[in-house]
Amino acid sequence: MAETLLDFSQVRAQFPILEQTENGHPLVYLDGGATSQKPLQVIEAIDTYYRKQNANVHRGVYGLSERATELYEGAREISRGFLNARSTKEIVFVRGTTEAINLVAHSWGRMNLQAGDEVIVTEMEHHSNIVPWQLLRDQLGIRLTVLRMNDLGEVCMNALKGLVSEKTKLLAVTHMSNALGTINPVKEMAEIAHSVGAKVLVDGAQATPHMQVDVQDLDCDFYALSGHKMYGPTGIGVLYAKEALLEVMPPYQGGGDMIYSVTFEKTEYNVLPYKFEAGTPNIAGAIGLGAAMQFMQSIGLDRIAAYEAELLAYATERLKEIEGVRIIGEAENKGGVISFVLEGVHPHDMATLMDQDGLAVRASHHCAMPVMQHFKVPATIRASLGVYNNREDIDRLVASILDAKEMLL
Ligand code: C6P
Repeated sequence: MAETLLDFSQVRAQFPILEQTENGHPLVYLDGGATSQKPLQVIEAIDTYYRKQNANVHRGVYGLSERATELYEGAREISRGFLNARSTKEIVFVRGTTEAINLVAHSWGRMNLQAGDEVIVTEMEHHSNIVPWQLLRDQLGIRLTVLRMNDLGEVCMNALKGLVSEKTKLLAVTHMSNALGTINPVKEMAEIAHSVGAKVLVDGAQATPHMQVDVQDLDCDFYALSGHKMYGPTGIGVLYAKEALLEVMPPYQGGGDMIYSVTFEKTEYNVLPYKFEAGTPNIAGAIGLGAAMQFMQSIGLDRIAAYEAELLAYATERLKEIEGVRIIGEAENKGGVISFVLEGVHPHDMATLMDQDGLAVRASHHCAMPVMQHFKVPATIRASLGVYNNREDIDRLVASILDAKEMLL
């Protein structure tokens, strides 16, 4: 049983929200891909911060502010360790993955890209890793090239080798697809991109909740994550970037904390990573994110991955037993996301009925419209798994699909 890989009842007990009912049924939350539920460790860290530790950071000389600064910088050190970055100078706190990618596009992109240069993205990117590059395309005249995927939802390394050239300046790729679950071989992809001198940005929004990430091993230049998808709060995320790149990149926003000195003639910028953190940061968010990372580490990242792999295999097997279900995204290497459609039923109708059974699943294009276009579907239903899900949840999912099928077909 998958549950034996971790102490499931102990883990599940950490999520108070899951004790409630929805429409008269115990809540089954299968939408961690949109945002995960939060364990007590995270809720309490934020609660304690506001009750006992709240003050602005890097500003006060009084004890409370110094302690708040220590906690905030402590969260940066936890993030560094979590990603195995070389230095905390490489950890920039941002609002989330979307802001991280926009920061790179605005700062690194405007400094390094010019008309005719190429950015490669894959066909399975989230809009957050497409639109910032389209904005640059329209403003700078760069080219946006798409690495296509096959019908399993996998990209091909030979196709990438054929695509890259001396014009390629950046490969922007998702580590794990939110719409398909595909885990991309980003280490191999980075090698290919680096062979022509291109930089590599990895969108880690979906990967970090599910697996161990080592940015030095991946050798990516930029890595983006969102706290709220990995058991942390909303409004906080991390942009990891190699120190040498951040050192020469211009600030993304101007204001407090990112300066060293200001006169009307000239501003000198602060050292890394503060150069990229203008204004009062999300202090409670960073502390909550640190607590979330420690929560995951206390279970063990490899154990989480193994547990979810078993659960995904079980879910896939059970869904395949239902006539009319088509799974969208059958890559060999997948994380805890399962997208599907039921022949003859619109995903939104289905998800609405499933809500009546107490199930929270997402029915949408998942902000990855090109994926929907590839598979010629308007939307999919997506069940995304977390450490608080088990086989019982999958059984409830299957029962609800069967109910909906009977009602709608
Ligand atoms: N995907 C989903 O339900 P933000 O909103 O900045 O925290 O994350 C954006 C983002 C970027 N990349 C990937 C791969 C993502 O999955 C997401 C967020 C959510 O799938 C909301 S659309």
